Amino acid sequence: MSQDILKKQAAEAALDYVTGGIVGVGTGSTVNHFIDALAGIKGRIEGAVSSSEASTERLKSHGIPVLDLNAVGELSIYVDGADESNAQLQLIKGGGGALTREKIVAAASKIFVCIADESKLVKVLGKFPLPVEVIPMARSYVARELVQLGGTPAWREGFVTDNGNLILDVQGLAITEPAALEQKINNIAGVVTVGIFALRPADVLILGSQEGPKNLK
Ligand code: ABF
Repeated sequence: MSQDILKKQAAEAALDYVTGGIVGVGTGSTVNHFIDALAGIKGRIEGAVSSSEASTERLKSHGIPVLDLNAVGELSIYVDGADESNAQLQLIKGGGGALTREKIVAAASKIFVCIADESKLVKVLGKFPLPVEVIPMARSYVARELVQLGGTPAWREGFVTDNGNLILDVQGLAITEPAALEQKINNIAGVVTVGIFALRPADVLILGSQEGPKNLK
């Protein structure tokens, strides 16, 4: 089975966790499969809160109402992909650049279900370059601070986030203490969001595999 089929398998398995109410929806190619599957049960949900313009468009194209997070209470579930996960379901996210909205929607949701193909499960986070969203004027300053932490940041040139900010992708970090590093990077002036999701990890990780979907909790 191709990687894309494994993503689809994980995305479809996530429907088992959708019990109604308002669904938080992430971003990326795995989530695109989830949105397509969600369309099949759209009568059972009130609508969705989206983490990106791209997902909003896809949800709307299926006739799924997209609601403003400020207009709703706690979301019953958030479904999103990841770039890496460890066995504790701590994640690196933000390869698609939507990390800030993703972190907000994850925080506002009762259950976070992460969907991915099995290649995303790693022992130690950090092989995937860690995305950090920064306010434009702080780009060089934040990059120097990240070097102090042992990383090698690269500016994702030509890319602007949905919030009008920039992304630094940081190579060379072996993230053995994800929650501590998340707090440390969050505290650098000018950082909007770091792509470590450890303070609020996923509650469930569904991995598409050759043997069928595997659920880690
Ligand atoms: C988002 O999409 C991210 O936070 C992550 O960067 C990415 C995963 O991409 P894909 O599902 O396309 O592999 O969820």
